[in-house]
Amino acid sequence: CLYLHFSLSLCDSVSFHPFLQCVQSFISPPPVCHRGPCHPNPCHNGGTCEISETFRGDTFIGYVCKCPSGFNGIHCQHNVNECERSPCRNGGICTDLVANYSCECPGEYMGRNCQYKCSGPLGMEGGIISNQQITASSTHRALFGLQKWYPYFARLNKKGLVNAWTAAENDRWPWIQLFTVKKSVGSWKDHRIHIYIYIYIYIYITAPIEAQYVRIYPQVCRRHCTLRMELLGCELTGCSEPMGMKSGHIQDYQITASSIFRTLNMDMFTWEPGKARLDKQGKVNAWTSGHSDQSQWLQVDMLRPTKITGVITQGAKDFGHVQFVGSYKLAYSNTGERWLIYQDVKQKKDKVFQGNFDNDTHRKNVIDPPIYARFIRILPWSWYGRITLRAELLGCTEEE
Ligand SMILES: [Ca+2]
Repeated sequence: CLYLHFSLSLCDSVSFHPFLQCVQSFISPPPVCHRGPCHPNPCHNGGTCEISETFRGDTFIGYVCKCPSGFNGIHCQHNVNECERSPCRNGGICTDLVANYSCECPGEYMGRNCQYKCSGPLGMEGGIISNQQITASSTHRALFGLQKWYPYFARLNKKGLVNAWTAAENDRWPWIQLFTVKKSVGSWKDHRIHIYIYIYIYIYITAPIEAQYVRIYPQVCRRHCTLRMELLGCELTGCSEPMGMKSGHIQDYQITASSIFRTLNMDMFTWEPGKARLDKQGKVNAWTSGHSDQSQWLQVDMLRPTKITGVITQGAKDFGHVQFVGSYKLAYSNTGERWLIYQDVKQKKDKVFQGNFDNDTHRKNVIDPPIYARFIRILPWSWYGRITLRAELLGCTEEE
């Protein structure tokens, strides 16, 4: 009886009648060798069994199951519900996974926990999307060709006599196209953008688009196909929300500066730092430094360490005089005392960011790698007229 020898060598601590065992093996399943409580493994879902003096109630069971993450229970039989602590924010729908969860985010939210709002203007109105990034199938020419309704006029709220894009009359299949990120910014994959389109006629797209190019085909037009529009969205990395210079979420007391200019030395024309807010309107609508040299700074206190991923700057006009910052450096600090200047990693020196070229167009710089700090300073490096700034910081307050 071959089976007998095999059984005996494996189960030498178990005593049984050799002959009976051999006979049984032909009529019923092979006998089970008793080699402690961990054989066979009583733990489910990949748990490892360890010999231990363990009681379950009054019963000695002699082992414990070490469960892999995502499972618990005496035999790791229970799949932990990671959705129980409601990790998805802003109305996201949670799906429980093995040692994980996923959130399906509604409309304008994104990120692992739907924590990022993704509905900021991408820059048709403000000018971050430059003229070269806007193309179209054709351009309408009026007044014997003198008046041209170029694609780059398709900016929300554009003013003037010619204030929109219009397709040519004989254009059977008109379209307008936007390229959302300039090639020089980096690989396009990192800078794909999550987009909502908010056209002047208020079409709202509920399912977001992830793309670098967006093309709009007008379907029904009256007289001419004419458009002004804005794109709403964010970069796919999330964390590019306006931090509140424009909205006022960052309050005046959080914004300070090295010096302040007063036009004609009059208090009513004080260009104080609290006015350095993107798109601020009025006669006195920006920060202007009292001195014009490279030791000036505009400081924002975020009140706690914050991830900053971008800066938008804008100039202003002082009674008709165009003023702006043409380039700047960035400094950051957690104490407000010791400052570090943001470095160009490749060149190993202070990074100089391109600033504005006029008094009104937004200029956005991506800060990559981002800054984590409580205090941010913009250090004007070159300027036109006086050092004058309106600004917005982009980033997010929440980290994974
Ligand atoms: Ca689970």
